[in-house]
Amino acid sequence: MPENILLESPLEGVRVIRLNRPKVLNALNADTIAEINAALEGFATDEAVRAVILTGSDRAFAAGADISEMSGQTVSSMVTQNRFALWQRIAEFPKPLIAAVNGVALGGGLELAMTCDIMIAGETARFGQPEINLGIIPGAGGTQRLTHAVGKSLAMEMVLNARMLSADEALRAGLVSSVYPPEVLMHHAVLLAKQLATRAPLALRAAKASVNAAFENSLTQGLAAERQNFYLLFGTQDQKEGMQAFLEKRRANWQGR
Ligand code: DAK
Repeated sequence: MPENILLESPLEGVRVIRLNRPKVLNALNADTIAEINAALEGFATDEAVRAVILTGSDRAFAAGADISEMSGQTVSSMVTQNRFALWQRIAEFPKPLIAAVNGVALGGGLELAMTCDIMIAGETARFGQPEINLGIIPGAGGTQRLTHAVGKSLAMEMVLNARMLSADEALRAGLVSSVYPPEVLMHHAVLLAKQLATRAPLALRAAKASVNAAFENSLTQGLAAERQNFYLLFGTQDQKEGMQAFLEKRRANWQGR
């Protein structure tokens, strides 16, 4: 049984991973990251799971990596433990992953939220990469994903000068896609996940991989990846069913085949 996360099933096809270390504002220790990975590994192969929400508490999505665990680390312990591998596996989860952020998403907390596909927030959420205050820099994607999301100047202010963003600023900068009153954030996250859960599973997977390709490649390589995924979908039953259903003016019955 996981000790640092709670698993919830609010609706058919939808699962919630809730970070649950309230005493340390959901600081991310190695066990928490391992538990998130184990949960996602199960969800990835379970056909009944169609969309996943990652969230925290009202006060904190996550206040960063666990500083008490990290403080004694050395270059050699970091290299040998290679904890980045587990963070990378979260980014490779093939189904839609929504981050629902209330409270603070700082340091590794923001990096974790940015590995999700869609980030939505409560109005009082705050976002930052304050690692500079600890004499380090973001190490789990912050300098890269944040720069892609909000652009160079704002990313520089956040990473070099620990500038925090309000939910409204994060919305305007494109870091989050929607903002809601904190008390209804989860309701909207579940609604969004429910919509995603009704969509064609293989097309969703291809869509996610194709959008992610925009961050990893040149435009030419990204377009090639998109085209490859597009071609592949014409080998699925869902493509036949989706187009037949449109022509017959009925709702498609997706099989994920
Ligand atoms: N780690 C450990 N404990 C934390 C914590 C953290 N990141 N953040 C908060 N806490 C603990 C506090 O120590 C306090 O514990 P007690 O004193 O009650 O025992 C409790 O949570 C409540 O916090 P505060 O009393 O400070 O609460 P406030 O409301 O006054 O302030 C705050 C909230 C979020 C502004 C403040 O707690 C704060 O500044 N926290 C630290 C934020 C931060 O610097 N985060 C970045 C950490 S560096 C890696 C992957 C990722 C990373 C590194 C490596 N690998 C894959 C290897 C990422 C690094 C980081 O995230």
